[in-house]
Amino acid sequence: MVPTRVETIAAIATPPGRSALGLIRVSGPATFDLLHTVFAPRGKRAFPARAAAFYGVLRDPADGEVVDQVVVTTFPAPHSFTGEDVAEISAHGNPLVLGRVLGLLLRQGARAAEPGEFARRAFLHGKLDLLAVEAMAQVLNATTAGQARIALNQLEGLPTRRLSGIRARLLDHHVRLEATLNFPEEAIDEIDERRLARDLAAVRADLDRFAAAARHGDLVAGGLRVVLAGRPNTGKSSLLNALLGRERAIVTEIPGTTRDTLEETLPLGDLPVRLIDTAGLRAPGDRIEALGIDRTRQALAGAFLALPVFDAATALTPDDHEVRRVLKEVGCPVVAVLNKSDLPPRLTAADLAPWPVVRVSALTGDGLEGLREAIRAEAAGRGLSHLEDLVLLGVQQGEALERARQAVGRALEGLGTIYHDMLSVELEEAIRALGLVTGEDVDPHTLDRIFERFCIGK
Ligand SMILES: Nc1nc2c(ncn2[C@@H]2O[C@H](COP(=O)(O)OP(=O)(O)O)[C@@H](O)[C@H]2O)c(=O)[nH]1
Ligand SMILES: [Mg+2]
Repeated sequence: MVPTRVETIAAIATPPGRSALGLIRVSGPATFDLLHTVFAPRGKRAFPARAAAFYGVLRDPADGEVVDQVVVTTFPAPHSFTGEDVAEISAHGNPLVLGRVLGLLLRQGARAAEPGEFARRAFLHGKLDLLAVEAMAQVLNATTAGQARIALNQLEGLPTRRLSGIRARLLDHHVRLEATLNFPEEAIDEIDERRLARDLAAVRADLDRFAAAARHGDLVAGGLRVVLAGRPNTGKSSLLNALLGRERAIVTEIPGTTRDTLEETLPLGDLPVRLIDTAGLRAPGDRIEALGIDRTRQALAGAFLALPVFDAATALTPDDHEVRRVLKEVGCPVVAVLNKSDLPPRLTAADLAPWPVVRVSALTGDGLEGLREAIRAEAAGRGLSHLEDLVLLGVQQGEALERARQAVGRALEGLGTIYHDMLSVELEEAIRALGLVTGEDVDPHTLDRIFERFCIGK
């Protein structure tokens, strides 16, 4: 096959708008030749013998006009983001200036980069695996500090090493199976089915743990949805305000004030929590309230934790019983909140059994720390407190991981009853699917879908 000529690409890597600096990225074999035609570094330093930064002017060779004063940072291959020769041009952060710099580079022979093309080249040159690519996408799009932390951890490569290790174990067994199948007359060791069963069971357990880490990563990255539910007037909105430390929701003594769900971020240490205030659950008084109550049910269905709020100064009402019924029906984890602890009690924790109960007063702030602790404990109990152990997967990666788990499961269950060639097919399927997660085995079409999510310049 004749190698296709690799083009040199260029793009503005910073967002449009005015800023102190703007960055233009160039990558490809002609990067430095191209820069030689337009860039004159100050002083006598050789350019670009090694990775270094050069201050100087960009000049259009057509008319000799200065386009900008810039700093050019050079990264000779293979020690660059893409693995190719790379230059990053720090120019003045004005779209007009950046546009002229890019235009100049394109006239000198560079091609405008497509979205994610730098990252794609990094992947093709083995600088990034697909889990790292996913991590990078999530670092760039992170909306919570927790998501950014998980993603940065993944960028360090531990999840990839975990998965590559599992894949290597499967490969080992696959090779042995194939050898005994293809060369039965050779003196190859018989397959030891007991050992194979033991190893496959260990692989399946590891894949289960990895899948759980990915599920948890998903949950934390999006923010843990904690839903305040309860009948009207128990103090849900007051509690939201008290936890946030500001008057976000409207509070009145008129039941049915909150008619829509309201969502706010509540940082709880490292854990990003989406705290959701809802319309009270009860027989609706009008159509708007009915819609609000519908939304409450929806919010509860996707909740990490429900906090039904009860008024400690009132005995349980029919609406309270309705709340208990709905929560039982939805089936999400529950910590009950006994609010208004500043008033004479008519309701105790025993009335709310079997739910764990936290006593608070949204009015005085009493018990709020205990409530925060209860949410943290719930997260810790479900394995969500160590962000370093979590994994972020793209949709295709998640599906591929599931296929691998199922193939290993079928191999394990079939051991002893199915033929070895069938066993070999299952292992091959698992190996291929895991290769799709790490990027060790992936087709160009899938790559297109992965990299098109990036912006131009990444
Ligand atoms: N004494 C007392 N009153 C409270 C407390 N929390 C809320 N309230 C009052 O209960 C009423 C209903 O509160 P609100 O937050 O709107 O309840 P929601 O309908 O559940 O959102 C308001 O008059 C609040 O001032 C509390 O801890 N103690
Ligand atoms: Mg309310």
